Amino acid sequence: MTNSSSSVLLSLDEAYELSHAVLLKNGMNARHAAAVARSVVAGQRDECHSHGMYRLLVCVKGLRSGKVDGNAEPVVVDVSPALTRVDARAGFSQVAFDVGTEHLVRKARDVGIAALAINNCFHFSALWQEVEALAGLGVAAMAMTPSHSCVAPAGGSRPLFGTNPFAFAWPRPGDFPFVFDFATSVVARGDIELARRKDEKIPFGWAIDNEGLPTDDPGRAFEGAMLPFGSYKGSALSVMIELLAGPLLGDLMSFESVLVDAGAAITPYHGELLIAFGPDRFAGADGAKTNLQRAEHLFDAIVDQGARLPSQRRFEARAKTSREGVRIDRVLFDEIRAL
Ligand code: NDP
Ligand code: PYC
Repeated sequence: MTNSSSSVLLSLDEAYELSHAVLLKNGMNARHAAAVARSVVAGQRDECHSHGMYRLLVCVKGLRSGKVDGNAEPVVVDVSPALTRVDARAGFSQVAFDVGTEHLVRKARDVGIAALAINNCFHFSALWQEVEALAGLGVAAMAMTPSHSCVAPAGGSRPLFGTNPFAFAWPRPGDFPFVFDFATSVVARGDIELARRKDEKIPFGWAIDNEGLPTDDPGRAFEGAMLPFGSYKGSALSVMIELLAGPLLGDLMSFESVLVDAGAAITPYHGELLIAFGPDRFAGADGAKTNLQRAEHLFDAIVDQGARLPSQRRFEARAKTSREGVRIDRVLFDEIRAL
């Protein structure tokens, strides 16, 4: 650990040990603490600060509220040859995902396309973590989840949708799959929370105040509403996610998650949908190999014209922090230690 007045430098092991200890201390069992600590440290490691160790503050708030069950034992239901359901039983989503992964991948390989429905989970993680892991197991995958209402539909002015992320990964030869992962709002809510913590302005275009006027004040943005990305296009994608990861799964939409929260201001509570595709089943083992190779031409053609692939920044950050460690804002570090 190396300190300065404004930040603290931790090795990845130190970051994990601190996160793990905080979660154990606040009543989580070892399995959940390990999965959640891995998740927040991965966010910090890849410099996705809105879903890094800062999330420990909200995790602990959820545990202390008594609403999140840090000892929940997820229940797996083998619904059909292509569908697995995992009931997270009011625990965080990470363990439920871990438990469901093996089923999802096996079924995608067997059937060609398979889904994993996670129900009744508290969900805060960045979805790239999940789809990247799935692509590492040789399947293409997508993931989506609602959150708490804080985004107005395009043309509206009141919070209705969550920031509803959507992620996709495609397996590639080499170390890194193709991965993108974005909120369907202009930015993740976590970025506005981080700006508010630092007393910084946000760019106009991210949110409106409670009179429907553009604002650069994070506090006013939370009194008003965030905006969807790409106007009516992002708005429509957000509706799709509310429906597929909500009523389709028999779980809550973002406006219902807020009602369950009832002012506690903890992690959203709802479901998540993951879909995986087994390339071998679509094209046969040899065909899949050729087809995945053909896909490389697309990636080459993107980077050949100077554009970058999504996740490239993240993978570069990962290489850097794996060598040098992660830097954490001193105020945040002290808050985490205090927990
Ligand atoms: P960003 O807008 O930061 O990034 C979205 C994607 O676009 C990333 O894959 C990013 O790759 C890529 N990208 C960014 N710039 C470029 C570029 N110039 N060229 C090509 N690709 C680019 O993400 P968001 O703020 O929308 O979301 C942040 C995170 O918040 C996500 O991981 C999401 O899962 C999470 N989230 C989770 C929620 C939950 O309920 N669990 C709710 C909402 C968000 P790179 O990372 O390499 O920059
Ligand atoms: O940053 O928008 C967000 C978010 C919501 C739930 C988890 N992250």
